[in-house]
Amino acid sequence: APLIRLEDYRPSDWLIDTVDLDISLHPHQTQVRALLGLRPNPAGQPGAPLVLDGDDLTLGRVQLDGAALDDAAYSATSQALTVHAPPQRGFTLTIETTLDPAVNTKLMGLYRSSKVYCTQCEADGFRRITYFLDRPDVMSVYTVRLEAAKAEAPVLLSNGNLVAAGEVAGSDRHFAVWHDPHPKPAYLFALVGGALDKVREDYVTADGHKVELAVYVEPGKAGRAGWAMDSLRRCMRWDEAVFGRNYDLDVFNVVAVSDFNMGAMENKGLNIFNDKYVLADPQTATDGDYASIEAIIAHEYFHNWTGNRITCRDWFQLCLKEGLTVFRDQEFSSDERSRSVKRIADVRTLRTTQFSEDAGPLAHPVRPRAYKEINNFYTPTVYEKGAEVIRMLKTLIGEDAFRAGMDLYFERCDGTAATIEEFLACFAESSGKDLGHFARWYEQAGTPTIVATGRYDAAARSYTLDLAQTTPPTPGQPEKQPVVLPVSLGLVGKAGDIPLKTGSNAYAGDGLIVLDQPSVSVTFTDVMEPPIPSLLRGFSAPVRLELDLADADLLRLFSADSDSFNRWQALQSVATRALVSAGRKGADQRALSATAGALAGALDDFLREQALADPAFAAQVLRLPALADIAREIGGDVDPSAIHAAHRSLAATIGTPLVPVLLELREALGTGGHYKPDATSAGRRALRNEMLGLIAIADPARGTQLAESQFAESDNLTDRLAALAAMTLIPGAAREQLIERFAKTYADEPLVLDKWLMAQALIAEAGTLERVKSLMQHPAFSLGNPNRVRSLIGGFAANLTQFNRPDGAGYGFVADIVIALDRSNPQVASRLLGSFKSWRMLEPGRKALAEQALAMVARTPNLSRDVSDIAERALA
Ligand code: B3K
Ligand code: ZN
Repeated sequence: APLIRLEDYRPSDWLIDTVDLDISLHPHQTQVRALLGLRPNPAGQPGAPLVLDGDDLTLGRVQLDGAALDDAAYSATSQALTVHAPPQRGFTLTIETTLDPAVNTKLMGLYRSSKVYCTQCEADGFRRITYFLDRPDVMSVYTVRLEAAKAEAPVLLSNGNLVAAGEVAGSDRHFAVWHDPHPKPAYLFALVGGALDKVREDYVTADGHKVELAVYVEPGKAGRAGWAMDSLRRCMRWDEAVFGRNYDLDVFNVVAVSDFNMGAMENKGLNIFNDKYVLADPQTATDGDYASIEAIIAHEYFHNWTGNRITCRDWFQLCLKEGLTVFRDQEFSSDERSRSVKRIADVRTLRTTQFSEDAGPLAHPVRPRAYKEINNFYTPTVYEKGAEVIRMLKTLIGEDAFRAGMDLYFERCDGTAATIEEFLACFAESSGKDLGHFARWYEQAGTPTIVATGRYDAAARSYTLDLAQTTPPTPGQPEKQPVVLPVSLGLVGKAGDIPLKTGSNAYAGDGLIVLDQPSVSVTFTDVMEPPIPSLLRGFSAPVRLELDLADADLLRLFSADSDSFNRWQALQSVATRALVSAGRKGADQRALSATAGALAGALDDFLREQALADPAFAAQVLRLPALADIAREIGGDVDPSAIHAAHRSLAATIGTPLVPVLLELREALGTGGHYKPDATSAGRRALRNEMLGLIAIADPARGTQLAESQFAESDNLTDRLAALAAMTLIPGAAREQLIERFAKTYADEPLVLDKWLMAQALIAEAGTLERVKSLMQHPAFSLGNPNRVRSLIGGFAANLTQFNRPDGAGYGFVADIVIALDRSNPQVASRLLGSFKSWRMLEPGRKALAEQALAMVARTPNLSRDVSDIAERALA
C-alpha cells in the first residue's frame, strides 16, 4: 500500500457543492443514485481529470448533465471512476451503484446490523456507497431521499431536517426526504432504516431555536434510553454555557445499533452509536457504563462544532477534532462529577494506553506525518494525548485567553476544513504569545521524562529546584528536541503550602514553571523549613516524572498535599517504586514487605478518617497501579509473571492488616438502598467494591462469602459484576458456580454477557486460554460481532500474564484470530493486533515468541491494509 504523506497535500481539483442521493433500501440489492453538482476548484489544477474514489462498488449508469456519458469518456473500476476530460465549468454527474448491505461484514459504508440498515463512513466508507471525492476538504450540501419497505424499515433517517415523507403509491414501500443545509464532508453522511423504538424530548437552545431530540433503540429497549437522553440534554446546556455553542438543526437524532466497529460516530444531526454506549438501566449497566454513556453522548454531540461545523482539511489533522473534543468531553464530565476523580481516572487511562503506545513500535506524533491506513490512527495518541496538548495550552495561556481563542476559532474557521496551524493561530492571537515552540507537541512522538532534584539551603533559607527534560527516541525520530512543559507545583511544609517567592526568577510565582529548555533551575526564597516538592500538580503535562523522594516524604504528601491529584499520585509513586523493584525478573519479593507495611499504615488512617468524606477518591487511592504501567516502568527484559506476582503479593500484604477496617467501612457505607446512577452514589459503590477486591486477595474465605452474598442480595449490575470480578481472583468451585449463576441470570442480555466474557478472559491463571477457547463455543459469543470479540478476545489480549504466557500459546491464539477476522472485518482485526504493541520490552524468551506470531501474521497472503500496516510497523 502507498504511503500517504502530509507534505504531499494538494487541494482537490474539483469541488462538489451539492449531493442529491436517492437510495432505495433492500437487503441485497440497494439502489443508489447520486446526483453530484461539480465545479472546478479555483485552487486546483485547471484541466485535471475527475477521479472519484470507490471501494468495492458495482456501477450502473453514468450521466453528465443528464445525458448518458459515452463509454470512451470515462473508465471505472471497483476502486475509481475517472471522467477523462470533464467540462471546465460547473456540471452534474449522475452515478448509479448497487450495493449488498447484508454481506457487508466490514461494517464500513452501508450495512445491516440486526435487521437495521445503517452506515459508517469515517474515515473513508462513503466511497463504498457511491463514487465520490471522499476527502474531508470537499464539503457539500446533501439532500437524501430514502425509500424502503414499510414493514422492514418504518423509520428512515438521514442528516439534517426532514422535509418530506409519504407512501410510494401502489407498493408496500414508503419514503422520507432529508435535507442538511450545512455543507459537510462525505465522512459525516449517515442513514438509518429499520424498526426502532424511540424516546423523544423537546429542547430550546439558548439562542431560542426549538429542537426535537430523539434516541432510537431496538424495539422493546426504550426503557433503557432515558440516561442517554438525559446526558444529551445536559451536555447541550453545558456547551451553551461553557463554550457559547448552540445546536443548529431542527432535530438531533441518536441511534443505537448492536454491530459497530467503535464507540460512536458524530454524523451531522444523526449520531450512530454502539448500543453499549446508549442502553442503560440499573440491572444491565454498571456505574462505569453510565459514566461512559454520558461522556460519549457528550463527545459526539460536541463534535457538532469541533469536527462538523469546523472539520479537518485532511486526515493528518485528525487531532484537530478528536483531541479537542476529548478535552471538551473530559471537562463536561469534570463539571458534572468530581473534577479530581475524573482527572485521576483520565490519567490512569492515558498511562496504560497512550504511554504504552508511545513507548513501543507503534509510537507516532499527535499529528502523524504519514500513513498507509488512516483507520489505524484513531489512537490514544491522537485522542488522549491530543486532549492533553489542549489542556497544556489552556494552562499556559490561562483560562481567559483560552476561551477567547476558542471563540475566535469558531468565528474564523466555521464552515471550513481547517488545520492545526489555523487552530493555534487563534490562540497565539488571543494570548499574544508565540506558540511556535509549543507546536512541537504535534510533531514529536514519545513521552518526555522530567528529572527533578531539589536542594534546601538552610543558611540562605532558599530552595532550588532543578528540572531537566528528555524524550526517548521513537520510530523515525531518533533525535528529540525539548518541548514546552507546564509544571504546576507547590512546596509543602509542616503547615501546608509554602508561599512561592522566586526572587529574580520570573517563573513560578503563580505555581507554574514553564520548562521549555533542556533544563531550568529555579530558586525559591524565604523558605523557612526544608519543603517537600509537589510537582506536576493536576498532572499538568503528559510526562514521566523522576523525583527521588523518600517513601516518608511521599506519604507526607499523601496526607498533606493541597492538590488531590498529587495526594493520589504520591501513594501510587510509593507502590510503583516497590513494584518496579520487586517485579523485575528474578527479583527478591521480600523487599516488598517494608513498603507494604508503610502503605497499609497510611491507608488505615486514611480509611478511618477520610474515606467516607469522598468515597470516589478513596476508591482511586485503594487501587494499585496497573500491571502494564509497572511493565513499562521496568522498560526492558520484562517478565509479566514476576510483575503479577509482585502485584498480588503487595495487595495481599497491604490488605491483610486492613481487613478489619475494610469490613467496618463496607458496613458504614451500606448498600445505598435504591440504585441511583449519580456520581456520589457511584462513588460509594466504587469504594465498597474496591475494598471487596482487596479483601478477596487478602482473605479469600471472607471474600468469597462477601461476594456471594453481594451477588445474591443486590439487583444492580454494578455490585453484581463487582462480586463476579472479586470471585475471579479466587480459584475454586465457588467461583465456577458464580460464573454459572451469572450466565443464567443474564442469558438474554448480550451486553451483560460481554462483561461476563471479559471477566473470565482476564483471570490471571494458566487455565484461562483453554477457558477462552471454550467460551468461543458459547452461544453468547460470536466472531461476527465486534463487542463480543473485544470482550472475550480483546480481554484476553489485555491479560498481561496469560496473553504473555511463557510458551507463546497466547500470542499464537490471538494471531490466529486476527488472521481469521481479517477476512470479514479488518478494522476489528487490526485493533486486536495492536495488543502486541509492547512486545519489544519483553524478556528474550517471550519476545522471540511474540515476534514469531507477528511474523506469521505479516506473511499471511491477502492481508488487509489495516492488518498488514500494524504488523509491518510492529515488526519494523
Ligand atoms: N469520529 C469517530 C471515530 C471514527 C473512527 C473511524 N475508524 C468517533 C469519535 O471519535 O467521536
Ligand atoms: Zn471523536
